Amino acid sequence: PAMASGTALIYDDEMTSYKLLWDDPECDIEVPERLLSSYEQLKHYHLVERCIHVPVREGTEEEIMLVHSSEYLEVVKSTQTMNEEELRRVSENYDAVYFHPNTYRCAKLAVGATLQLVDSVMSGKVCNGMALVRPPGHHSQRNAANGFCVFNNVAIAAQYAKRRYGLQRILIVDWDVHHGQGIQYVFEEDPSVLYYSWHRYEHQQFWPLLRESDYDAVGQGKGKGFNLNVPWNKVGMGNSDYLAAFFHVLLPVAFEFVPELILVSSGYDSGIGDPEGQMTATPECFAHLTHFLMQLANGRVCAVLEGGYHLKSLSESVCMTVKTLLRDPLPQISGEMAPCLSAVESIQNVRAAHKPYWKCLMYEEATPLHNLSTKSQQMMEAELIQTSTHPTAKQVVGTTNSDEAIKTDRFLESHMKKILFPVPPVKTASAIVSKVDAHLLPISVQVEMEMNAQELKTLVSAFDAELVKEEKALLSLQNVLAVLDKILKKKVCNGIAESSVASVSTTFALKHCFDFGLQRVLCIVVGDMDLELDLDDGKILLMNICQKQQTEKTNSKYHISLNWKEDAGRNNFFCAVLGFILPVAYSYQPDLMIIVIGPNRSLGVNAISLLTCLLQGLAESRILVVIQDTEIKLVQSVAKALSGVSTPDFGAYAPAFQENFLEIKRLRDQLQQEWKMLRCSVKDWI
Ligand code: Q9C
Ligand code: ZN
Repeated sequence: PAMASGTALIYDDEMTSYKLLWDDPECDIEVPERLLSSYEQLKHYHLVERCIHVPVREGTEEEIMLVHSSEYLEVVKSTQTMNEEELRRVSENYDAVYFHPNTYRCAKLAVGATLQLVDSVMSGKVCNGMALVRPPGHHSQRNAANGFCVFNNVAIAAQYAKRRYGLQRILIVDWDVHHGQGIQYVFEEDPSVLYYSWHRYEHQQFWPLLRESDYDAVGQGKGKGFNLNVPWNKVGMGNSDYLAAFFHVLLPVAFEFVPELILVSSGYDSGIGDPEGQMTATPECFAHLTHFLMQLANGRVCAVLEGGYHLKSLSESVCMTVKTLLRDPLPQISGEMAPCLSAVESIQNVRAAHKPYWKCLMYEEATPLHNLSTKSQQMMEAELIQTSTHPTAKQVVGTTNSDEAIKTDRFLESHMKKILFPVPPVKTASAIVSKVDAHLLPISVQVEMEMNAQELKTLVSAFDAELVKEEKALLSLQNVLAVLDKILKKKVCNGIAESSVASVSTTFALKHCFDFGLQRVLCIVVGDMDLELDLDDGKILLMNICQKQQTEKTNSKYHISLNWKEDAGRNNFFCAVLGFILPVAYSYQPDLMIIVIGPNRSLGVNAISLLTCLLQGLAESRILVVIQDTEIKLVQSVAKALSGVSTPDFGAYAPAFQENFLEIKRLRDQLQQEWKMLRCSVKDWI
């Protein structure tokens, strides 16, 4: 379905009006500059003016009491008029909390800002948005402030959305580096709120030091299966670890859950340079995480600031989030795409713990690693150090000192210059000549061939002398090349072209890409089609999703064929896209993608559109879709996916055919050495 457009940004200076008044090394990182520098950076990138400004308001007492007790509310209220001595004493009643006379006012604004965001999205005024708030919320509990948090903004928002809009399924994604135990406690028994959190855990040695932050806390009573904890047992987790957790844990479950609204506990202390988190994820990682969430809940994503204490890292990551909410093309994610052993171990454990509750995990082997002995861990770690370039604990320890913080500043300064590329003025180009009128497509440009007929003939005859004689084939080629050319020259971001000779057109297009200087092109062919390609040099990765068994072919690194049974109307394609295609694609890191839709396709219109949506995180969103037999529905749906005006809608979740599932599992086992993002279990590790 079509969705609302526009991104709300909620921010008010007043939330910078409280600060720590005394010496407390535990709390001195939570400063007003966190908001100021984030907002400044948003202005710097001209993102503020592209958002819809929504004013803040105070949350009411009734709203606060959706989560907190009246006794606790009274305690917080009473701090307004206290002197420093009294404030210190109240603060001491809680773990890692400080109060200031303005704290109460700001905490009410933080709640109100979050609810304003939910209202803006739920009323259809905007599609998504972000609220920059202080104090943060996810640690606070019914009767307690905790970890800089006073009122639980996101938990209150979820209760509010259920009440006011009658929502039945809300997903909370907590990517802050700390466990939002406050949110877990509120919704532990509630199946209508799915809570996902990853957090620095280190086998319970990291704050808040709770047993219930581990992967086996799956929820209670009716809420069993609706609490997903991914504990990180090492510092240094980065882009590939976070993406692996999304591919193999959050996304399959979330697509099965079918949320109506997504709230993000959007903490950036999980980013590089943060003194608390000691992780290594770079700002563009948050663009990718945001992008994936935007494919759910019809795009209704509300991001609400939680932690984040390295000012530069925080503000760049906030910008990446907002830029993505605004639907700009995504920057390529940096670094080697291979999750580390410890991350994969955590992922395997959560998957095993949740096997009983989610159909997408039903074929999972029930082998949680439980308590890997310290000794075997050290052995595995020694192997890891030998075989992986992933930063090890040793390399990132010590980032708390200011030298390291400044190093991160400098790193980010140059890093962001590399990844912030100019956005093409037009998103989607199309060359559709028959059956579908251009006006039936969403906002796009109909391309005109800039090359004259003679030029084209010369080009084509150099490639295939026979082809020049066929008028229809020539027209097809012209379509495909015209769109591709616009993409390569960055005049548009992506495009769709009709071609009666898709196979020839694709071969020709690939050649054109390499003449242009591209290094890696991911080519996904849906349906039966033979492409004569040289696949040895790694410049093309060909994935063929076809119905017919290709017995004579065995899969190799750069040629993967996925036998996929007809799944008319069923949505078991999720496990293939999330568990296989995306991990391989992210491992490959293409600079362009070509999706070719041929005859006898075993994927429905929705599946193809979903694939198109999800792949936009790669290659700076550069995608060319070539469609052989033009079907109006398919063309429209893919064009919508490319231009981002809607996300495909699937009905209730059905489990994968066992056969299809086993095919994915087989391929994963076979190819995980080559394409490391496929890893979701530690067996066969080395
Ligand atoms: N020695 C948020 O990020 N640190 N809160 C306690 C104990 C408290 C983090 C250290 C960190 C609180 C919203
Ligand atoms: Zn945090």
